Amino acid sequence: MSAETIFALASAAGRAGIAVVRVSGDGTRDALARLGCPLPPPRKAVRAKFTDPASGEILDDGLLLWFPAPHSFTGEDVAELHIHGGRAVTDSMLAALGAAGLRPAEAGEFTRRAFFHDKMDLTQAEALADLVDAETRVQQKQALRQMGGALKEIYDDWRHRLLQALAHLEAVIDFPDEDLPPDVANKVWAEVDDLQQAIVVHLGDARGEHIREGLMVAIIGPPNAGKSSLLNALARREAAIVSPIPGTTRDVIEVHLNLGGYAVTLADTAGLREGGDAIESEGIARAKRRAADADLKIALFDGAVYPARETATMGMIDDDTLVAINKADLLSPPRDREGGIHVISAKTGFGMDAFVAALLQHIRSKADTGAAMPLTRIRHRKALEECSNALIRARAAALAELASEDLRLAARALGRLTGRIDVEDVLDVVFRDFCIGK
Ligand SMILES: Nc1nc2c(ncn2[C@@H]2O[C@H](COP(=O)(O)OP(=O)(O)OP(=O)(O)O)[C@@H](O)[C@H]2O)c(=O)[nH]1
Ligand SMILES: [Mg+2]
Repeated sequence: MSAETIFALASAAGRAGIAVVRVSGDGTRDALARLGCPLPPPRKAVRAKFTDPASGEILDDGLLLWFPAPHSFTGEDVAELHIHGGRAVTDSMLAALGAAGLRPAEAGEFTRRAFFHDKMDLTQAEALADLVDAETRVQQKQALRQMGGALKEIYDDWRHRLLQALAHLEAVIDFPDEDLPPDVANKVWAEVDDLQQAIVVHLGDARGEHIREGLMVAIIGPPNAGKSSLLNALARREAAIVSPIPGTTRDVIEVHLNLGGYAVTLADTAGLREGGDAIESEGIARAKRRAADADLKIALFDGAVYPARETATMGMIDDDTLVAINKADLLSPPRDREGGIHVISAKTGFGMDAFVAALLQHIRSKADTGAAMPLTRIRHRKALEECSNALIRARAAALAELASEDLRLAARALGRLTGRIDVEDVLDVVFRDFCIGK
């Protein structure tokens, strides 16, 4: 499909010890010859002097790797040129490849070719992007598992089972008088119910998205409780303005943290109270919206004021809220816990270790996937919802013909998820499983 041979700098742009240029396509062999490089043995790094085809000048002395099709990342002929990562070296090398008739790759084009050559499915291609974007250890781990096919296996298995059920249903429709086992239809529906149940459970699990996108944690509380001070303490920098004036914070202030390997977006919000000027009211409205959207909340109170008859914050405390009393240093005698409530000081650091440990435990309960491989993107969610809805419709259909159409749509949704959209293998399954009329 890809007549054009493409090339790109695979390593980051800018000055570096080594840069890697990747070439893929039928013209790779020719391009290497033009650069004066004999073809190395497959998959072995060899020393190479890259020469400019136009001037015959040596551009660099580096390493060359040759991956003949189909055993390469893209499934095409691929070469990797490991050169020195200087501006002039990389620029001249890319220019030489362009002059040799190769085309600069578009974003994601190598991976797209890998997908087209069946080197990976769509979930694996997505995982590759996630791995490159991973900022925390847990994100890295999840991306690697998905890249290894953990999601693909689940979806391929579901699709396979669904096609099987569909094939059996179609057998019942097409060959009603034949010698089919008596309970084929019942088995089909038992399988559909089973699948539907598995998909619902899978859809109910947001941990994979939490890991990939990071958890949103909102700090809420009355004015002056020390919310901005807590944000700064957790971020270890003065991200938000702190002042003794109640109503200092108006906008939502976000910092991105790596808490125990989990990506977290921590949001400081305006203190919740009645009244205030128009700007503060808008800030409070934003605080409430953010709290509603958050995966976890930290409700923070001033030790001297708590438990006053405060309702704005108290009313927002739920199972996903960690409650803490701040300014422990002003309390006498000092306490570190009141019931399940943490007593901390954002200023002195008192009680902060235990508080952060509790926060991390909460985060884990939202994001730790254990052995499960949850979906990781909205695209997966959409396709699975579509699949699930089609299964529900199939179950409710009055006619087997209509049900089979819905099963077909459900299979198609799963096929789209992995990038495999043909459903014509149904017939093969029919004739393999039943000896119809013969
Ligand atoms: N003694 C003491 N003072 C603190 C502590 N934490 C914060 N403060 C002080 O409390 C005041 C309010 O702190 P902020 O962090 O601005 O409080 P806030 O909750 O963000 O306030 P608003 O943005 O107005 O809602 C400041 O003067 C802080 O220095 C603490 O642990 N101990
Ligand atoms: Mg503040």
